[in-house]
Amino acid sequence: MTSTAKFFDLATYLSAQQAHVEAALKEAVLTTRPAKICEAMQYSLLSGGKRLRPILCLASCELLGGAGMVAMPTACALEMLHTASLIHDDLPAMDNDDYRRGKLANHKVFGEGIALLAGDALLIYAVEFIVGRTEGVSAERLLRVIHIVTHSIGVGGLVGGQVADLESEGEPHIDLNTLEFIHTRKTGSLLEAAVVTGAILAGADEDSLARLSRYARNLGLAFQIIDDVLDVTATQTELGKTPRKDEKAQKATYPKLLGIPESKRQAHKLIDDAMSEIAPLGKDVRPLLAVADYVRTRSN
Ligand code: GRG
Repeated sequence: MTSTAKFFDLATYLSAQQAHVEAALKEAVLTTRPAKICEAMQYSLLSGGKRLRPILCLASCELLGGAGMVAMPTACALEMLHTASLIHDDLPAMDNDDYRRGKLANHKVFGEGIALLAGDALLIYAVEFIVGRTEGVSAERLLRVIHIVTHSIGVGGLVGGQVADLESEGEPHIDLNTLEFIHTRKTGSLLEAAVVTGAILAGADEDSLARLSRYARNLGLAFQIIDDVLDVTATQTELGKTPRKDEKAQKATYPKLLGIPESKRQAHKLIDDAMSEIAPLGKDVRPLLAVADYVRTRSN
Protein backbone atom coordinates (compact mmCIF):
# COMPACT_ATOMS: atom_id res chain seq x y z
CA MET A 1 0.00 0.00 0.00
CA THR A 2 2.74 2.41 0.97
CA SER A 3 4.42 1.74 -2.38
CA THR A 4 1.33 3.08 -4.18
CA ALA A 5 1.81 6.34 -2.31
CA LYS A 6 5.56 6.31 -2.93
CA PHE A 7 5.22 6.93 -6.69
CA PHE A 8 3.05 9.94 -6.08
CA ASP A 9 4.77 13.26 -5.43
CA LEU A 10 2.78 14.48 -2.43
CA ALA A 11 4.84 17.64 -1.88
CA THR A 12 4.11 18.90 -5.39
CA TYR A 13 0.46 17.91 -5.12
CA LEU A 14 0.04 19.60 -1.74
CA SER A 15 1.67 22.86 -2.78
CA ALA A 16 -0.45 23.04 -5.96
CA GLN A 17 -3.66 22.34 -4.01
CA GLN A 18 -2.66 24.74 -1.24
CA ALA A 19 -2.21 27.48 -3.85
CA HIS A 20 -5.70 26.82 -5.28
CA VAL A 21 -7.27 26.88 -1.83
CA GLU A 22 -5.33 29.99 -0.83
CA ALA A 23 -6.55 31.84 -3.93
CA ALA A 24 -10.15 30.77 -3.32
CA LEU A 25 -9.98 31.83 0.34
CA LYS A 26 -8.55 35.24 -0.60
CA GLU A 27 -11.41 35.70 -3.01
CA ALA A 28 -13.90 34.58 -0.35
CA VAL A 29 -13.05 37.10 2.36
CA LEU A 30 -15.66 39.72 3.12
CA THR A 31 -14.77 43.40 2.72
CA THR A 32 -17.87 45.10 3.97
CA ARG A 33 -18.80 47.27 6.96
CA PRO A 34 -17.96 47.06 9.80
CA ALA A 35 -14.37 46.79 8.58
CA LYS A 36 -13.05 45.58 11.95
CA ILE A 37 -14.90 42.25 11.90
CA CYS A 38 -13.85 41.60 8.28
CA GLU A 39 -10.22 42.33 9.21
CA ALA A 40 -10.42 39.95 12.16
CA MET A 41 -11.95 37.16 10.03
CA GLN A 42 -9.35 37.68 7.31
CA TYR A 43 -6.47 37.84 9.79
CA SER A 44 -7.04 34.26 10.94
CA LEU A 45 -8.43 32.78 7.73
CA LEU A 46 -5.40 33.87 5.71
CA SER A 47 -2.78 33.12 8.34
CA GLY A 48 -1.32 29.96 6.83
CA GLY A 49 -1.97 26.44 8.03
CA LYS A 50 -1.69 23.24 6.07
CA ARG A 51 -5.20 23.55 4.54
CA LEU A 52 -5.59 19.83 5.14
CA ARG A 53 -9.39 19.83 5.35
CA PRO A 54 -9.99 21.66 2.04
CA ILE A 55 -7.35 19.53 0.31
CA LEU A 56 -9.00 16.32 1.53
CA CYS A 57 -12.40 17.56 0.35
CA LEU A 58 -11.09 18.37 -3.13
CA ALA A 59 -9.14 15.11 -3.39
CA SER A 60 -12.16 13.08 -2.39
CA CYS A 61 -14.37 14.85 -4.93
CA GLU A 62 -11.85 14.25 -7.71
CA LEU A 63 -11.40 10.62 -6.66
CA LEU A 64 -15.10 10.02 -7.25
CA GLY A 65 -15.01 11.70 -10.65
CA GLY A 66 -16.18 15.19 -9.66
CA ALA A 67 -14.54 18.40 -10.85
CA GLY A 68 -12.56 19.97 -8.01
CA MET A 69 -14.31 23.31 -8.54
CA VAL A 70 -17.65 21.75 -7.54
CA ALA A 71 -16.21 21.13 -4.09
CA MET A 72 -14.21 24.36 -3.73
CA PRO A 73 -16.93 26.35 -1.86
CA THR A 74 -17.34 23.49 0.63
CA ALA A 75 -13.56 23.12 0.88
CA CYS A 76 -13.26 26.84 1.74
CA ALA A 77 -16.16 26.58 4.19
CA LEU A 78 -14.41 23.72 6.03
CA GLU A 79 -11.33 25.92 6.46
CA MET A 80 -13.56 28.75 7.75
CA LEU A 81 -15.07 26.39 10.33
CA HIS A 82 -11.65 25.07 11.34
CA THR A 83 -10.40 28.68 11.68
CA ALA A 84 -13.44 29.64 13.78
CA SER A 85 -12.74 26.75 16.14
CA LEU A 86 -9.07 27.77 16.46
CA ILE A 87 -10.00 31.41 17.23
CA HIS A 88 -12.40 30.27 19.96
CA ASP A 89 -9.97 27.65 21.23
CA ASP A 90 -7.28 30.32 21.80
CA LEU A 91 -9.55 32.58 23.89
CA PRO A 92 -8.72 33.05 27.58
CA ALA A 93 -11.91 31.18 28.52
CA MET A 94 -10.65 28.12 26.61
CA ASP A 95 -6.98 27.26 26.09
CA ASN A 96 -5.75 30.84 26.59
CA ASP A 97 -3.07 30.83 23.92
CA ASP A 98 -1.28 33.97 22.78
CA TYR A 99 0.03 32.54 19.52
CA ARG A 100 -1.42 30.52 16.64
CA ARG A 101 0.46 29.42 13.52
CA GLY A 102 3.43 31.52 14.61
CA LYS A 103 1.41 34.74 14.79
CA LEU A 104 -0.41 36.53 17.62
CA ALA A 105 -3.75 34.87 18.33
CA ASN A 106 -6.84 36.70 17.09
CA HIS A 107 -7.86 37.89 20.56
CA LYS A 108 -4.38 39.33 21.19
CA VAL A 109 -4.71 41.51 18.07
CA PHE A 110 -8.40 42.40 18.04
CA GLY A 111 -9.50 41.86 21.66
CA GLU A 112 -11.68 39.11 23.09
CA GLY A 113 -15.04 40.52 21.98
CA ILE A 114 -14.08 40.86 18.33
CA ALA A 115 -12.30 37.48 18.35
CA LEU A 116 -15.45 35.82 19.68
CA LEU A 117 -17.51 37.53 16.99
CA ALA A 118 -14.97 36.74 14.23
CA GLY A 119 -15.36 33.04 15.14
CA ASP A 120 -19.17 33.37 15.16
CA ALA A 121 -19.14 35.20 11.83
CA LEU A 122 -16.88 32.61 10.19
CA LEU A 123 -19.14 29.82 11.43
CA ILE A 124 -22.22 31.18 9.75
CA TYR A 125 -20.43 32.62 6.72
CA ALA A 126 -19.19 29.09 6.01
CA VAL A 127 -22.75 27.82 5.60
CA GLU A 128 -23.77 30.92 3.60
CA PHE A 129 -20.74 30.33 1.37
CA ILE A 130 -21.66 26.71 0.57
CA VAL A 131 -25.24 27.65 -0.25
CA GLY A 132 -24.36 30.78 -2.22
CA ARG A 133 -21.35 29.59 -4.19
CA THR A 134 -21.83 25.90 -5.02
CA GLU A 135 -22.85 25.41 -8.63
CA GLY A 136 -24.19 22.45 -10.59
CA VAL A 137 -25.24 20.37 -7.58
CA SER A 138 -28.82 19.36 -6.76
CA ALA A 139 -30.51 20.95 -3.73
CA GLU A 140 -30.87 17.49 -2.19
CA ARG A 141 -27.14 16.79 -2.44
CA LEU A 142 -26.31 20.24 -1.10
CA LEU A 143 -28.64 19.75 1.86
CA ARG A 144 -26.84 16.50 2.69
CA VAL A 145 -23.51 18.34 2.59
CA ILE A 146 -24.82 21.08 4.90
CA HIS A 147 -26.22 18.48 7.29
CA ILE A 148 -22.85 16.70 7.54
CA VAL A 149 -20.85 19.91 7.89
CA THR A 150 -23.08 21.43 10.57
CA HIS A 151 -23.23 18.16 12.50
CA SER A 152 -19.44 17.94 12.51
CA ILE A 153 -19.01 21.20 14.40
CA GLY A 154 -21.87 20.82 16.90
CA VAL A 155 -22.40 18.68 19.98
CA GLY A 156 -21.78 15.54 17.91
CA GLY A 157 -18.43 16.96 16.75
CA LEU A 158 -16.10 19.82 17.66
CA VAL A 159 -18.19 21.35 20.46
CA GLY A 160 -18.84 17.95 22.07
CA GLY A 161 -15.15 17.05 21.88
CA GLN A 162 -14.08 20.38 23.33
CA VAL A 163 -16.54 20.08 26.23
CA ALA A 164 -15.33 16.56 27.04
CA ASP A 165 -11.78 17.89 26.85
CA LEU A 166 -12.55 20.77 29.26
CA GLU A 167 -14.27 18.35 31.64
CA SER A 168 -11.29 16.01 31.59
CA GLU A 169 -8.80 18.71 32.59
CA GLY A 170 -7.22 17.93 35.94
CA GLU A 171 -8.98 14.53 36.09
CA PRO A 172 -6.36 12.07 37.34
CA HIS A 173 -7.69 8.98 35.55
CA ILE A 174 -8.72 9.60 31.97
CA ASP A 175 -9.15 6.29 30.16
CA LEU A 176 -8.54 5.49 26.50
CA ASN A 177 -12.27 5.57 25.70
CA THR A 178 -12.57 9.14 26.91
CA LEU A 179 -9.43 10.16 25.05
CA GLU A 180 -10.82 8.59 21.88
CA PHE A 181 -14.19 10.28 22.44
CA ILE A 182 -12.44 13.65 22.63
CA HIS A 183 -10.21 13.24 19.60
CA THR A 184 -12.69 11.60 17.25
CA ARG A 185 -14.74 14.76 17.76
CA LYS A 186 -12.11 17.50 18.10
CA THR A 187 -9.91 16.31 15.24
CA GLY A 188 -11.72 13.51 13.43
CA SER A 189 -15.16 15.01 12.83
CA LEU A 190 -14.09 17.86 10.52
CA LEU A 191 -11.61 15.63 8.64
CA GLU A 192 -14.39 13.09 8.10
CA ALA A 193 -16.80 15.82 6.99
CA ALA A 194 -14.19 17.02 4.49
CA VAL A 195 -13.67 13.62 2.90
CA VAL A 196 -17.35 12.63 2.90
CA THR A 197 -18.73 15.94 1.57
CA GLY A 198 -16.19 15.98 -1.26
CA ALA A 199 -17.42 12.54 -2.29
CA ILE A 200 -21.10 13.46 -1.97
CA LEU A 201 -20.58 16.49 -4.20
CA ALA A 202 -19.13 14.13 -6.81
CA GLY A 203 -22.17 11.86 -6.54
CA ALA A 204 -20.47 8.93 -4.76
CA ASP A 205 -22.33 5.69 -4.07
CA GLU A 206 -23.01 4.63 -0.46
CA ASP A 207 -20.27 1.95 -0.38
CA SER A 208 -17.60 4.48 -1.39
CA LEU A 209 -18.95 6.95 1.18
CA ALA A 210 -18.73 4.33 3.94
CA ARG A 211 -15.14 3.47 2.94
CA LEU A 212 -14.11 7.12 2.86
CA SER A 213 -15.78 7.74 6.17
CA ARG A 214 -13.82 4.89 7.83
CA TYR A 215 -10.61 6.13 6.13
CA ALA A 216 -11.12 9.61 7.59
CA ARG A 217 -11.96 8.37 11.11
CA ASN A 218 -8.82 6.26 11.25
CA LEU A 219 -6.75 9.05 9.77
CA GLY A 220 -8.12 11.61 12.27
CA LEU A 221 -7.30 9.47 15.28
CA ALA A 222 -3.84 8.59 13.93
CA PHE A 223 -3.20 12.29 13.27
CA GLN A 224 -3.92 13.10 16.92
CA ILE A 225 -1.85 10.20 18.32
CA ILE A 226 1.14 11.23 16.17
CA ASP A 227 0.60 14.84 17.29
CA ASP A 228 0.84 13.73 20.94
CA VAL A 229 3.95 11.66 20.22
CA LEU A 230 5.62 14.53 18.34
CA ASP A 231 4.91 16.89 21.22
CA VAL A 232 6.74 14.58 23.63
CA THR A 233 9.69 13.90 21.33
CA ALA A 234 10.01 17.64 20.51
CA THR A 235 9.97 18.47 24.22
CA GLN A 236 12.69 15.90 24.84
CA THR A 237 14.94 17.15 22.07
CA GLU A 238 14.44 20.93 22.25
CA LEU A 239 16.30 22.13 25.29
CA GLY A 240 14.61 24.98 27.11
CA LYS A 241 11.38 24.58 25.11
CA THR A 242 8.32 26.21 26.73
CA PRO A 243 6.15 23.50 28.33
CA ARG A 244 3.35 22.57 25.96
CA LYS A 245 -0.28 23.21 26.82
CA ASP A 246 -1.04 19.60 27.77
CA GLU A 247 1.80 19.60 30.27
CA LYS A 248 0.60 22.85 31.82
CA ALA A 249 -2.99 21.63 32.04
CA GLN A 250 -2.06 18.05 33.01
CA LYS A 251 -4.11 16.73 30.11
CA ALA A 252 -4.23 13.06 29.22
CA THR A 253 -2.38 12.11 26.02
CA TYR A 254 -1.75 8.82 24.20
CA PRO A 255 1.95 8.64 25.17
CA LYS A 256 0.99 9.18 28.83
CA LEU A 257 -1.57 6.35 28.70
CA LEU A 258 0.20 3.91 26.38
CA GLY A 259 3.85 4.94 26.17
CA ILE A 260 5.52 6.09 22.96
CA PRO A 261 6.16 2.73 21.21
CA GLU A 262 2.58 1.49 21.70
CA SER A 263 1.15 4.89 20.68
CA LYS A 264 3.17 4.72 17.46
CA ARG A 265 2.10 1.11 16.85
CA GLN A 266 -1.58 2.03 17.22
CA ALA A 267 -1.22 5.08 14.96
CA HIS A 268 0.48 3.00 12.26
CA LYS A 269 -2.22 0.33 12.48
CA LEU A 270 -4.93 3.02 12.08
CA ILE A 271 -3.12 4.38 9.03
CA ASP A 272 -2.76 0.89 7.49
CA ASP A 273 -6.48 0.33 8.03
CA ALA A 274 -7.31 3.75 6.56
CA MET A 275 -5.30 2.95 3.43
CA SER A 276 -6.85 -0.51 3.03
CA GLU A 277 -10.35 0.99 3.18
CA ILE A 278 -9.83 3.22 0.16
CA ALA A 279 -7.39 1.11 -1.87
CA PRO A 280 -10.23 -0.42 -3.97
CA LEU A 281 -11.52 2.98 -5.03
CA GLY A 282 -9.26 3.33 -8.08
CA LYS A 283 -6.15 5.06 -9.38
CA ASP A 284 -7.13 8.56 -8.29
CA VAL A 285 -6.93 7.35 -4.70
CA ARG A 286 -3.21 8.18 -4.66
CA PRO A 287 -3.54 11.66 -3.07
CA LEU A 288 -5.56 10.24 -0.16
CA LEU A 289 -3.11 7.35 0.28
CA ALA A 290 -0.21 9.79 0.21
CA VAL A 291 -1.85 12.05 2.81
CA ALA A 292 -2.23 9.01 5.09
CA ASP A 293 1.42 8.13 4.53
CA TYR A 294 2.38 11.73 5.34
CA VAL A 295 0.51 11.54 8.68
CA ARG A 296 2.57 8.45 9.52
CA THR A 297 5.91 9.99 8.65
CA ARG A 298 5.50 13.70 9.45
CA SER A 299 8.02 15.19 11.83
CA ASN A 300 6.24 18.42 12.83
C1 GRG B 1 -17.15 25.18 16.24
C2 GRG B 1 -16.38 27.58 16.72
C3 GRG B 1 -16.49 26.17 17.14
C4 GRG B 1 -15.99 25.82 18.32
C5 GRG B 1 -16.04 24.46 18.84
C6 GRG B 1 -13.21 25.68 20.44
C7 GRG B 1 -13.86 24.42 20.00
C8 GRG B 1 -15.32 24.30 20.14
C9 GRG B 1 -13.17 23.40 19.50
C10 GRG B 1 -11.71 23.43 19.32
C11 GRG B 1 -11.31 22.22 18.66
C12 GRG B 1 -9.85 22.20 18.33
C13 GRG B 1 -8.95 23.35 18.61
C14 GRG B 1 -9.39 21.13 17.77
C15 GRG B 1 -7.98 20.99 17.34
C16 GRG B 1 -7.97 20.36 16.02
C17 GRG B 1 -6.62 20.32 15.40
C18 GRG B 1 -6.04 18.98 15.12
C19 GRG B 1 -5.97 21.43 15.07
C20 GRG B 1 -4.72 21.47 14.31
O1 GRG B 1 -5.04 21.19 12.96
P1 GRG B 1 -3.97 21.33 11.83
O2 GRG B 1 -2.73 20.60 12.22
O3 GRG B 1 -3.66 22.89 11.89
O4 GRG B 1 -4.60 20.94 10.53
P2 GRG B 1 -3.34 23.94 10.74
O5 GRG B 1 -2.78 25.11 11.49
O6 GRG B 1 -2.35 23.32 9.80
O7 GRG B 1 -4.64 24.26 10.08
